[in-house]
Amino acid sequence: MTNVQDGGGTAADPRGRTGSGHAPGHQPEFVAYPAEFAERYRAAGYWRGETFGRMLRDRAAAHPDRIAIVDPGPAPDGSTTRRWTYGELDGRADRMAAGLLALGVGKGDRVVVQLPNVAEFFEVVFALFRVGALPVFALPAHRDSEIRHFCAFTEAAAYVIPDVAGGYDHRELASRVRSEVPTLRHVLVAGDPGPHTALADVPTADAGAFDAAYAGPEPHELAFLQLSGGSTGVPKLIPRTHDDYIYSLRGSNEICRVDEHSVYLCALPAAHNFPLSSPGTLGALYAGARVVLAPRPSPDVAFPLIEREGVTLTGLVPPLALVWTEAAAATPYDLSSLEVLLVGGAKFSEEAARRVRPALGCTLQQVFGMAEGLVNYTRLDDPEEIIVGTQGRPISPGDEIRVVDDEDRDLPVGETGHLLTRGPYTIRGYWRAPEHNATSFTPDGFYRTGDVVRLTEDGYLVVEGRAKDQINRGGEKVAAEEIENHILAHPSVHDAAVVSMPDPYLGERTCAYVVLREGAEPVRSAALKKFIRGRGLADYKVPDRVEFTDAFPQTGVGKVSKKDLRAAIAAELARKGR
Ligand code: OOB
Repeated sequence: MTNVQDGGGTAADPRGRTGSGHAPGHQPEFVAYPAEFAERYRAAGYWRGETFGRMLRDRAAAHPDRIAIVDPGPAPDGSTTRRWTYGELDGRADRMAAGLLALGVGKGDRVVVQLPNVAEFFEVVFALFRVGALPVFALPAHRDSEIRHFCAFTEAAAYVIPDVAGGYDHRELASRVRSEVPTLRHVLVAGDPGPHTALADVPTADAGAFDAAYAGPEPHELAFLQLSGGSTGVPKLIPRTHDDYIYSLRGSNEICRVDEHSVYLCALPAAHNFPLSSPGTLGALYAGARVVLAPRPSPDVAFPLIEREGVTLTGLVPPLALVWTEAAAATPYDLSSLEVLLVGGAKFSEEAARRVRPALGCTLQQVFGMAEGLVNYTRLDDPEEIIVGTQGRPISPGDEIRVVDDEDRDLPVGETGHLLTRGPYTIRGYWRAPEHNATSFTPDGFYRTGDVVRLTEDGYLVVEGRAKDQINRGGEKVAAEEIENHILAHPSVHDAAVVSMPDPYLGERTCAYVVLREGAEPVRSAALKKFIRGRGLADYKVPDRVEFTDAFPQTGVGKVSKKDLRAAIAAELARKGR
């Protein structure tokens, strides 16, 4: 394999730094873009040799006093609001970067970041970008089993958390994980640190020392690891470079018309790829715009912020978009500044899509994206039928789209098949996952999205279904195998199969079919859910429903027929009128 690189750096790093702590050649970490493609993407002007560290420095130099981040804090009356200018964010990122280096966190090191929507998220992430350490973006909902895996698998040097978020004490989780993962040298806490280190104690006063000592990563090197929604036992990690991700921001900004006058409300968890980059908080910062952080996405929190801060665009998953359209009718808040509502992460029904403009008075933009890369948008000036009836078209002329049958043969336009894609911001392989890469990518580098789509004559994609073993619970992805493994850990369980069931609000929920061991202690559904929750995993992954059965239906080749199980639970729900 010629295109496999080691660590956050490359073998040919001009300054001779390695910093990842790995002997060269020890383990393939990520599959780089083949040289001919990299050249093509540079020649086309997609990759412009920018890095996140320099991007923020440039914006801060151009307009130091413009507001970059608004964090409303916990007080609903606005009294705890923090407003950081570009100059302030830049300075903070420098001081934090210098502090991280002083702690021994440097280039190529992995740092699991699990922060809610707070200003510190950006201070930490830009500091990590600057030193070339790789943030691993955990979601606030993740618990012991996910965090332990991220820290152990990435051999993380540090883990960054809030003290308490959503009533959950992350410091205790961090203590448990720290005792289990020997590489984890630092736990940094936004707020009261308890037994760990306060984030506020990390920055060093002399930011200039950092600048002089460190030139930062190269544009073609890794910027961070994003999580895959996945369909396997444990989430896979997605390595994104500065060049490719920044191109996706620039492309998104152009399509969503984000400029320095825009105000982006980050209502979804900031670490997720959608609010991070489509066009998201990073797109907004790239444009010199303003980012407003919502601690929760519900209308009671978000609507007052839209009025007070003059929010112009935001992104939501379909269930929240439904809640917003309903709440807008009776709200006392003035939402007239809102120009664009992006909806994605899961299929938005045409019926719901039609309600957005009349209810919220803004343009709907459907987004069909994936953390692995490819992002499709409907365009702001598209006819209504395209906006409500498709999931958009790719950002870039460099995005290659194939719709194929089960044997990878291209299908005629209009036929439904598997979506494969390759392009200037789509990864060529997961991080440290050669076995998965052999099946998730074609030999010529197309990513198998697992989505079943149809291409229209005008080049728009309509998502028709999914071939991957995953449940899309209103935008939150649940890998069936991961949950099946948790269920199988129960001593009374012989076999388990997790499938989706239709749900009017979330689109899909999870249903676990379970076969108990012969002669085993009987278990009830509630007890099994409690057992699964007790294993320490994100709440949204606990099955919504458990069905006990004697045996699973089989396919022709003797595998569990999930199709039959999905049909069975859908029929059962329909029979009960739910
Ligand atoms: C976004 O990213 P992920 O990585 O959490 O999930 C990607 C998967 C897609 O492969 C597809 O199965 C599903 O989520 N999906 C949609 C969709 N948008 C995403 N399915 C139907 N309709 C849509 N509009 O979810 C993500 C990343 C960037 C922007 C937006 C969403």
